[in-house]
Amino acid sequence: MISLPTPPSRAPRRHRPSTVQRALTTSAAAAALAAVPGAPAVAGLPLHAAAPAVATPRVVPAPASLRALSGVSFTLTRRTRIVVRPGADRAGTYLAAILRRSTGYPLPISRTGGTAGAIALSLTGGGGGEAYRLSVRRDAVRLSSGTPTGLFRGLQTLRQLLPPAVESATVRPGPWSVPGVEVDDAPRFAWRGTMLDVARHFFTVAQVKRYIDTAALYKINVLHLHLSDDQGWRIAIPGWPRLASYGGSTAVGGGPGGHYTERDFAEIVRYAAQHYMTVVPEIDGPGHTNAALASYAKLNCDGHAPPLYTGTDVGFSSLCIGKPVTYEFLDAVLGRLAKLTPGPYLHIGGDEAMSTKPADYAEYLRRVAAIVRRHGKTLSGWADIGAATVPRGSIAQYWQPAKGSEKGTETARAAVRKGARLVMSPADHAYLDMKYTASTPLGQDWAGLVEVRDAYAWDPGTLLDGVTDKDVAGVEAPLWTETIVTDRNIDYMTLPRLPAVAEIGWTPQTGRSWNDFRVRLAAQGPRWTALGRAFYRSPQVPWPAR
Ligand code: TNX
Repeated sequence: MISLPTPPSRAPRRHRPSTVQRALTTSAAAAALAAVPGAPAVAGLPLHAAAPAVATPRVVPAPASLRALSGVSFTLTRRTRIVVRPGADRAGTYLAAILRRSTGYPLPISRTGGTAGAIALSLTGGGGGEAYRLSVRRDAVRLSSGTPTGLFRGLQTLRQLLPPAVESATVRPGPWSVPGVEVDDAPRFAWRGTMLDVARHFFTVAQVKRYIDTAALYKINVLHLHLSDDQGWRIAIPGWPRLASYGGSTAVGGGPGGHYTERDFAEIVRYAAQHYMTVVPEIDGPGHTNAALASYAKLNCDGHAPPLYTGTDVGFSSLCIGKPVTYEFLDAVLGRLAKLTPGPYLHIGGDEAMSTKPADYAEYLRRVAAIVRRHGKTLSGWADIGAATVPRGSIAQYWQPAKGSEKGTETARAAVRKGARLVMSPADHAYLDMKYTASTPLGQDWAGLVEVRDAYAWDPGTLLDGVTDKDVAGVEAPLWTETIVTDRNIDYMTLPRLPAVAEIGWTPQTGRSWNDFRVRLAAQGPRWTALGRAFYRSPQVPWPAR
């Protein structure tokens, strides 16, 4: 554990009662209920059948529709094949890699042959986008989708239907049974993101990949990388070498920092794409820019470079709005990132510009929006941008606590009026760096304490007055890393809250309830252990005995 100076407090800590639980109304909820021990069996089937040899389906995020087939299961054996129809090869390879590792079975992939006894993956209809259908019967597992993305999402459901030991990196004994189900699934929101702050502390390519692995299991599809801040600049930019070599040379607490070369960054983008995740790179400005200002004296209005900064204050730095070199710098940086990033978005930050005059902030936004457009990308920024230029179709990321930040809510509404859609990251629900309880050793508490239930029990479509589902692109859980240094630190703060936010983004609101979620979440614990993930054993969750 590291010890840090107490970060500046932004708002008094509030303990809020959790949102009222919603009624279980969908087939998803009903199926999940049937999965709870002691709940009635599926209609028409005997209540006291032989003791089930397979686990009940406990999937996170809850599928839009899941029907458990009582008494039915598929068992993976040494002879099981993976049959891939045209276009499903990648999905087959991905699944085989996971299953071979822990089962030790050969699991050959074949493009021909029938589905009997097989896991069959096909790209046949099943709707567009990320929708998929999964049928587990005694004779076969059949997964289909209109897209490879949907197949990949469906494979995450299949993983969670297998015993937790399937996630083990070494061969385990089995048996490998999958409960019979009919799943018909599609996400509520298109943007289901997580942000990793690689600026306050640097995380290597291997660490980012490990984070992608965790997030992919919960159908997260956006990886937002916070690449620059006061404490560090993390990406090499041609023509501006000191940004990375000097601006990237330290971190909060004075550690060695680090940065990504273009190859490193390309490798992250490639790995994310393999997991059907879009990378959204963020270069924060005009505030949160001390690392850049320290690297180049000419970026400062007075021509003097400040020293590198390793503390945790915010709001003290600003780019020089009136200098042409500021926009040469932004053009070089955003132009490079536009080239390196296949996704449509460039995130320009824009938060907490407390050292920039409002008129200067507006001028900055106008200029930066033009640069983003010139490089063919869509602008994304923290919702503070609502006070300035927001091109139609932009993404504004709401970050302030849901309650008690009228100004933040108003700028978010202004962004919507200007034609942006919101990504919802309310700090008192979605911030993965908030402490769970007063005694959580890591994290901050300026937005309050965020237990698992607080992370789960909110609805992005009703959280802010005047903002409804159609204004919302989705949700994102940011992990700021002032106090986060190691993989274990990352695991502890993200698990179990990232799956909670992932379910908010995926599952229809009518299919969600805290009491149902906590039971399904509990079933993830042994999976995390098998995956080598440390997690917070929240007392709100009925974890199985160790
Ligand atoms: C606020 S939220 C910030 C970050 C900090 C974070 C810590 C936002 C857009 N800015 O600079 O890291 O709080 O919780």
